[in-house]
Amino acid sequence: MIDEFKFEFKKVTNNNKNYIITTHENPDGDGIGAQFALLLYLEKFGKNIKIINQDKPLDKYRFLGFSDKVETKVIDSSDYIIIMLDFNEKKRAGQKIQSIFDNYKKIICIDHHQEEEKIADSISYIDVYSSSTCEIIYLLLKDEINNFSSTWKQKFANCLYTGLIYDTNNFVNNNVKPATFSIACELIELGADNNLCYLNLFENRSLSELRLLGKTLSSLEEYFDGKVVCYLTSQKIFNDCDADMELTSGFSKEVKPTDEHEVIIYFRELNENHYRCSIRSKNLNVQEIAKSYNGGGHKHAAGFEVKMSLTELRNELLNKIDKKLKFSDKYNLL
Ligand SMILES: [Mn+2]
Repeated sequence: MIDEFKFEFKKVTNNNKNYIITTHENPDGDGIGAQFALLLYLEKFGKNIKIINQDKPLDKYRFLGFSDKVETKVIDSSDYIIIMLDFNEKKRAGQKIQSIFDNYKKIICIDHHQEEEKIADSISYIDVYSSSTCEIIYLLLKDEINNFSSTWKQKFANCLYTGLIYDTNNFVNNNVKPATFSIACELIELGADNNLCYLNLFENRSLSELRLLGKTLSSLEEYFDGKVVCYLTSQKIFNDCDADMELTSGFSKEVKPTDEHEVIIYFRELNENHYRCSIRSKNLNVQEIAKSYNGGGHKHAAGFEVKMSLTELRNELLNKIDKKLKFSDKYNLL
């Protein structure tokens, strides 16, 4: 199936000069890595490429070398092919850059999230069994890059390896398949520096991030005898640590769902009565819950933004979870 898409992809890229590559709002290592890898590839063929994202990449992706290519302002896109990476619903690009979708020549969508509905005038490759969008990008382009220089290959491989380890949490998530390791192996052979990518993504933490994490984790609260665990970075915590939202990008992964703590909810207070919420679960489909607030994600890790009070939001979520898992039959709410 990737071969069919490869054929379509080649046909479009052989015949068009201008590309906008975009990813979802609050871009992650997979989206960013896929964007930079595709940029490197298309530039080889003299294409005119703009990377337009609603939000700038986090500092930790600077080592890949292309952060300055990311623009956050929209342009007249009527003569451009738009390539959507790591998302498949236009609205997930973020409200501030929605107008890039007002006019375009065609859309190419490459993703591993469940597809909601087919986008008009698009060719798409969506594989929900793929660990990451970077894995798909590698399969799409691997036969095309043999003759490129080793320096080029190394940069390309670092971008894709970054996406792979971001979305698999360094190969421990259950989206890892034998193919994921094979691809990782091939990326290392191309020159990817696994240690460099790992250090930048998971270890290089500033003291303010560690302080912020400490205070955030102190907020842990349990419901239904610990089956549901919630934690919060409030505006007060941000102010106390003199830190901003950006530093919390990995915090939703700090507390993991287990058999004992099946659903983990992480709240970030954006403004008064305005929250970003990430939910992770062992078994429950939390994507459905996120969708009910116009959010998205994967089955066991999803998120959304909403304007309401924390108490109201928490109660709503506990109700939604209880409706599905019937915790109140067996456990005490508080
Ligand atoms: Mn992804």
